[in-house]
Amino acid sequence: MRQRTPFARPGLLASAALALVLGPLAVAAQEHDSIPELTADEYSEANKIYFERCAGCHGVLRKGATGKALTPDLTRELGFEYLQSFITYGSPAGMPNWGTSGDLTAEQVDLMAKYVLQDPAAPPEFGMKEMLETWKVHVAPEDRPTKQENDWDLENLFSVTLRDAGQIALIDGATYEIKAVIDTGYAVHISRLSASGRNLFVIGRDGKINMIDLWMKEPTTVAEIKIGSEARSIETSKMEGWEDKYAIAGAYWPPQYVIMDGATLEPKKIQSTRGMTYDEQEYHPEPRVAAILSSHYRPEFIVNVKETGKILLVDYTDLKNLKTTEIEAERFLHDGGLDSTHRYFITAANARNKLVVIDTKEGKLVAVEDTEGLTPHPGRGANFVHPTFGPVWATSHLGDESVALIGTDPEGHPDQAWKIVDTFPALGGGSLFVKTHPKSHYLYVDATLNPELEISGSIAVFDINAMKGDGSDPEFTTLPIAEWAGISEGQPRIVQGEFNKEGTEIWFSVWNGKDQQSALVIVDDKTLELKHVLKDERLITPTGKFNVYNTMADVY
Ligand code: DHE
Repeated sequence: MRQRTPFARPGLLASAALALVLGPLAVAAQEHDSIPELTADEYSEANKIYFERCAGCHGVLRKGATGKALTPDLTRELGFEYLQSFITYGSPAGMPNWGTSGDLTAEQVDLMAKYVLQDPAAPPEFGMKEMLETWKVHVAPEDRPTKQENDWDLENLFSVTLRDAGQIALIDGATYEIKAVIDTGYAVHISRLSASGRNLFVIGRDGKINMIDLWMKEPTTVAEIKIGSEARSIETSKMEGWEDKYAIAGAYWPPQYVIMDGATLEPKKIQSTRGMTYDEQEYHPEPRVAAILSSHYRPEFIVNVKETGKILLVDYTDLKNLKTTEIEAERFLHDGGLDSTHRYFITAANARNKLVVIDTKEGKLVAVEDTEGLTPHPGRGANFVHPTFGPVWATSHLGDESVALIGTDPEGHPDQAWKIVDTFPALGGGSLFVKTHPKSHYLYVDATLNPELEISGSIAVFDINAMKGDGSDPEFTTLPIAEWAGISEGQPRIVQGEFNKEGTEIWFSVWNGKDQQSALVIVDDKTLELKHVLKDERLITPTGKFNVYNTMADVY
């Protein structure tokens, strides 16, 4: 087995660019005799910092997931000074060095050390009443176009997250022209397309969804809703006969998912994910909804429930008599994608270093495999045909430099199916996403959160044809994307490659601080040479990019 070599990630989630603002959540300060007191103002400031910086990893109720549990029984045991030092210097296991990085002042570090000694604050629930209060249909379905009214090449359009601007940019895949910039929720997370490719759904970390009709002369938001106070995932029904019928969104807080009408976003059914963990069978009050995918084999949504380690297959054919298959998977489920046949769903249980495989046709667990790396983080992963192992799916890791390949061909390569067939090093730890395309013979791996400027600013490219599978590490070419972008200020981090529709070019985000210059860099997949640098004052903190065709058809 490969030796795990965690890398120190002092910069992890520490830059201003990574700050997460969820908006003020109404919570009250607690009173205790034995712990340092906080004034109402201090508590409110600490609360805001916690939700901006800490909740994503430690959970709103501080029960831990990617980060450690911070419940008062544990923090009071550790004591103020230990916590203060930990927050200041971070740890090699991934805790950012909030103090020495300058992201928090010494006073703020003290405040946070005191804050985590208090009882966790539980923000309010968000049910049907609250959702309906935020639901708006700006253009009714009957008033929308009956055919495409613009001359855009919609299938080669990219929806680009402008994270800290709370916007997305719609960019033409051939001319690189920014066709529109549209206001969305706060710290936008992902975009997904309806099965027809007509409707674009964008979700913000604040739980706000924008539905954008790409057929309009000037595509704009036709419906919106807020589904909670913290969210990450959105998807639409893709099963034949159910295209564009429903949308589903998952919330981190409250822990729940909601199925909505696919044309208006009217909330139809809210389901809480609170319940027992799959293994210890203990109650968990905050099982957050991570990735959601749509099955191509059954009219079902595949819902990852992070803290209970359960994957739910939610049948959307009869919402009144809702049928859900609950699969025991592994804990701290995060992101994942489909194999090239779209039958199998492969997802990371990141804090347990595992990949879980589900057969979406049979509705069953197929395998749980150790990736031999630390904290797998695949995005939707990358499918390609390995010269030795046949069809495989790849993930990189947040916690070390390794890339792991899992065999995905139970018919043609039964010996390799659902086993980790190879692992090899890429540029360094802190990787978030891998990417290839059916027409490409390259595998691209980023190292976005690596503390080294040179590493986080580059991409590793492996020639798939040259992969031997004999235990030797494949060589890779390093593309100096940040250097190509010509950006010298800040620490521009390269994140998430995304192909154009034809699979001839791959786009990378050069993600810098909010007040610094960012860019998109487009690379020619044939020559691995720079094709274009897109800089524009509207491109504020670009991160995720979603090509309409590839996202709609699940090509990755
Ligand atoms: Fe993401 C996908 C959660 C931080 C960019 N991110 C996802 C998904 C989840 C998730 C659950 C899968 C959605 C799906 O498929 O339905 N992300 C989280 C977090 O909890 C985390 C770690 C911390 C947080 O507080 O949010 C986090 N993510 C980030 C970032 O800091 C990134 C790099 C920049 C940003 O824009 O915020 C980021 N996440 C992305 C992107 C995807 C994503 C680009 C979609 C990848 C894809 O190809 O589908």
